[in-house]
Amino acid sequence: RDVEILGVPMDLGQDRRGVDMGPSAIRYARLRGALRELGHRVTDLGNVEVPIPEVVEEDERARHLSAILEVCERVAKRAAETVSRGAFPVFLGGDHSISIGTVSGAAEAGRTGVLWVDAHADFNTPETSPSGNIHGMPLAVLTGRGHPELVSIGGEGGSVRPEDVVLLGVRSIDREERDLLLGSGVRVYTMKEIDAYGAARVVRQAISDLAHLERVHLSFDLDVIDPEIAPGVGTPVRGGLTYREAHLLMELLNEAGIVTSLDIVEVNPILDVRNGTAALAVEFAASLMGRHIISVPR
Ligand code: DIR
Ligand code: MN
Ligand code: MN
Ligand code: MN
Repeated sequence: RDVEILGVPMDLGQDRRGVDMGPSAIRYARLRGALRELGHRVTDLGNVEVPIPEVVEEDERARHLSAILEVCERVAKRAAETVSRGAFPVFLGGDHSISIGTVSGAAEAGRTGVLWVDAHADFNTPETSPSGNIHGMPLAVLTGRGHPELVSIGGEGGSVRPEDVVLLGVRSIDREERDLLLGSGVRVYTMKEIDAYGAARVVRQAISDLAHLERVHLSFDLDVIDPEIAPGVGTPVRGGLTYREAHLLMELLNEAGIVTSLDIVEVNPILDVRNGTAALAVEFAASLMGRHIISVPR
């Protein structure tokens, strides 16, 4: 496939510094080489310009709103260009607020499903958010809820339909966020389901939930992985996916062939140990894009 990499060094959506270095960390872990080895033609488009928090205005209920809005509009435009070329975009965050742009742009190619893999639900609005951090809001925005200016990036009603969205790996939801999520129509598989039924069964169910769609965006927040193996994230939560569970997720997605665009977000090399979290991110991306333990002819 033709793969286009776009970095979005955004750290305005949350309060830990360092996630703006995510794109560098993931490139340093040799993402491009790993995808080329699999036979893909890979172009790195560089980074989208993002202002630093020191020069940006604050906003209490939706922190750094206007700057994030501007960046996401830019990202949406670049994302739409990539999908219109028929290429597979890989977006490197940055915090998860970038996905307001990436998903909105990718969805310009037509009705698009979303598989949101995250320790958190990212389903807050300025009204429900305890932090005011926009990285806790993108999935709500994309389904048409939240700050009207953010929602408007995807056009009226949001970029995707809640019934086309599956949330996987969650284990931390705020109270009012939960009420909003439960009423939304988004399908949710928490870590409890993964523990109870096993990752294979839950992932296969998620794939069949999205099977009616021609396009599926995978938004992969590295904090879904257990922080014991992926410490380089801003908001670690115990009890995440194991190394093999995450690989299995990617391997089953590759087998199903449903994913058409990808985010890798929330990698924070400052909090990491020897860039290990970015290295994991590259491994998982390679699994998604076709790396097998043994190539068994299918
Ligand atoms: C929390 C944390 N739910 C918030 N969210 C995070 O601030 O809205 N999302 N960490 O990735
Ligand atoms: Mn997230
Ligand atoms: Mn998260
Ligand atoms: Mn986040």
